Amino acid sequence: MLFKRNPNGLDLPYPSEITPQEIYTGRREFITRMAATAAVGSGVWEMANREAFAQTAGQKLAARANVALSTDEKQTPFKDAAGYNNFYEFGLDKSDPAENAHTLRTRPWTVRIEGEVKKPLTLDIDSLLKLAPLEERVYRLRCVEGWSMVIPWVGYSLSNLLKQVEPTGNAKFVEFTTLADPKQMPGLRSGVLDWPYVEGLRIDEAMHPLTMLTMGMYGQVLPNQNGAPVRLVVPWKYGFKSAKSLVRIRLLSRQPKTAWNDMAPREYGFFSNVNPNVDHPRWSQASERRIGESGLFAPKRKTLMFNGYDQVSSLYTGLDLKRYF
Ligand SMILES: Nc1nc2c(c(=O)[nH]1)N[C@H]1C(S)=C(S)[C@@H](COP(=O)(O)O)O[C@H]1N2
Ligand SMILES: [Mo]
Repeated sequence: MLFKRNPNGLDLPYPSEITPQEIYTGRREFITRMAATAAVGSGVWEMANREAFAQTAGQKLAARANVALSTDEKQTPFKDAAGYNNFYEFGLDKSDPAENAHTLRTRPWTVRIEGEVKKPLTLDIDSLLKLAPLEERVYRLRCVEGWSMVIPWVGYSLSNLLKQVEPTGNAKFVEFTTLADPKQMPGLRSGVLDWPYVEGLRIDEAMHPLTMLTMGMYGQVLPNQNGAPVRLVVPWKYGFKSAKSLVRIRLLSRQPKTAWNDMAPREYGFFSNVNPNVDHPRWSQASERRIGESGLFAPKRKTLMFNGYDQVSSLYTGLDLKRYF
């Protein structure tokens, strides 16, 4: 069982402003929500898992719902979102991160923000949690492999952080570097990627309100396998742009080298916008399987341009998205 095997975070401190009373009431709310979800037919297993999850009271991350930026589609069960992962630093199989990521030490943790900025900053995770009001946003996540999930993330727009460091006029791109510590990450022994895992965005993409700096999901601190203690979530791009366990954010005048693009440039472009009209060289991107709805007869869904986030289309006016995939 996920929770017994993966005690990550149970020993973590949590934001000191959360009082025992809030924890108690928060937990009550959570259990109510959990019971409602379970009632929709997820069965006993999920119920048991969510019960264990709800009891990790210190892990609660209170956030106000940002309904305007959220999809109302059915949320992926927590056990799938936290049990079916890509986090190659902890292994290549979908179940590897949940099994192995307990070795990740998420505190103390700092993120350095530097480069083309007037005020470089090093922030610890508690400062990041307090930098802006935490919001819950339910986003679709579409992996380039052809599956998707619907996940309630907790965090805020990355723009809150970028504004604080005051980008210079030369800042045109943002590079995101994630932890690469062989002592904590057994997957680094594999040569699939050139570690550390690095991703990048154009500055206007990074400043877009949908782009999220994320510390939690499902009302709780992120499980290690989902990129604790802080990750990026960019919902209109393939999942690999949403880099996990960030340690450095660097503003640059030039486009950064990124891990997947570097490994296979013909397969993974810098932009990586979800686009049903541009196939991966080895498979179609026209449709997707929603994780948690598996079963033999669950129909595939049509993949939507920009993963359905049409509000970003103006960022790409005049850009040939077949060429700049
Ligand atoms: N550091 C790091 N970040 C990563 C990855 C990774 O292997 N390492 N995988 C990416 C891929 S391919 C996807 S689909 C998403 C998956 O996020 P999730 O497991 O929280 O659903 O994380 C992305 N971020
Ligand atoms: Mo992915």
